[in-house]
Amino acid sequence: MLDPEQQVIQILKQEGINFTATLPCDRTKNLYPLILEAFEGIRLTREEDGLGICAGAWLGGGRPMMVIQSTGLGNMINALSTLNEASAVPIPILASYRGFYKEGIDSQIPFGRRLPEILKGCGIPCTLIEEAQSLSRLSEVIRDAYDHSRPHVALVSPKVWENSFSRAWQENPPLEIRPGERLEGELHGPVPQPRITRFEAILSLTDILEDQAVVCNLGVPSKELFQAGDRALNYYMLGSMGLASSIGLGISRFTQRKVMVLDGDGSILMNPNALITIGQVRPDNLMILGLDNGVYGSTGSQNTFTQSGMDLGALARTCGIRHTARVNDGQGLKDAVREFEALGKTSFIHVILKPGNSSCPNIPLTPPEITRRFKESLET
Ligand SMILES: Cc1ncc(C[n+]2csc(CCOP(=O)(O)OP(=O)(O)O)c2C)c(N)n1
Repeated sequence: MLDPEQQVIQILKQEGINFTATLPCDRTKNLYPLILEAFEGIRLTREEDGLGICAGAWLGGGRPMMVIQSTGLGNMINALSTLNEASAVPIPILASYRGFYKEGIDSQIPFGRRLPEILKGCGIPCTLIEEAQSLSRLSEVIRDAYDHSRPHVALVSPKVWENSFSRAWQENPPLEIRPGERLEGELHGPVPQPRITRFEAILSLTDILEDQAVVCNLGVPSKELFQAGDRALNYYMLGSMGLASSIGLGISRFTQRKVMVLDGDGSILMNPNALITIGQVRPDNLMILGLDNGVYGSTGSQNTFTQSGMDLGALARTCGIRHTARVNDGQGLKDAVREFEALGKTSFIHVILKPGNSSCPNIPLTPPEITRRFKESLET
C-alpha cells in the first residue's frame, strides 16, 4: 500500500508529467522532496513566476505541473487569466489547500474560505480532493488541463496526508551561513546617454536574428517586433506583465535553440523573481535583453525607477547572471548579442534607450494563434 505522497508521484508519472515548478507548504512537506527527486524542475521564489516558466516549458515540448500552497494562487490570478486562459496554455496545479481543514493559522482562513468561489469567478476549473481515497482525481485534473489547454487547480485538503506514514521530510541540520559568491567587475559605472529608441533597437536586432526563439514583452514592444519582422518563432506577449523572462527560461529548458527575451524595465521591476531564478538555473541558451527606456512606455511613458538609479545590469549580476553588458546604440547591441551567442552562457544585455513609441498597429493574430504557431515552429 502506497502512502498518499507516493500515490501522487505515481499519478504524475502515469500522466506523463516531466517537469515541475514548486514552492513548499508545511502540509505537503513529505511530498516536496519526493517531487524534487522524481522530476526535473525549478524551485520557485514566487508562484506567478512558475506560470511563466511552465508556459515556456510547455511551449518547448514539456508537460509541466505546479505543486504549491493554495495561498500562492492569490498572486497568480492575473497570469492564469491573461496568459493561460487567454493564450490557451495548459497548466495543472496541485495546491495544498490552506484555510479549509483544521487550520492553525487564522490569516489563512479568509482567502482559503473564498478560494473556490474566487477560482469559479475567474473561470478557472477547480477540483477539491478531500481524502486520500480521492487522489485518483488528480489524473482527471491533469488530463483536463492538457485536453482543453487550460489551467486546472486541484485543491488538496490537509486531511489527505493526515494518516500518511511517509517520512520523506527530514529536518535539515542548521545551515552554516556562507558568504555569497562575490560579484566581479564594475557594477555602477556612469549610465551612457541613449542614442536609439526601442523600435530602432528592435529593428537593428532583426538584421541578426536567425533561428532563435524570441519572447517579447507585452504592449508596444510586441507590436514593434511584429512590424519589424514577424516570424513564427516570435512569442508576442499580450498579458501577464513581468513573465517574459520566466517564459524564456521555461522554453530554454526544452529546446536546443537559442532563446532571446526582449524584456522591459517596468516589467523586470514587476517580477525581479524571474532574474533570481534564472541566475540560479543559468541555462546556456538564454539571453535576456533588458530594454530600458526608463518608462512604462506602453501606458503613456510614466517614469520607472531605472530613471532614478535602479541599475538592471547590477540587478542581473546580483541575481547570479554572470555575463552582462550595457549598450546604448544599435551597433553596440548587435556586437553584444553576437559576443554572448558565441559564448553560449546565460547573459543579460542592459539596453539603454530613449523613451518613445512608434505608431505600430495591433498584431492581427489572436493569442491562441500566436501560441499555436510558436509551439509548432519550435517543434520543427
Ligand atoms: C499587472 C499589470 N499591470 C499593469 C499593466 C499595464 N501595462 C501594460 S504594458 C505596461 C508598461 C510596461 O513597461 P515596460 O516593461 O518598461 O515596457 P515598455 O512599454 O516601456 O517597453 C503596463 C504598466 C498590465 N498589463 N498588467
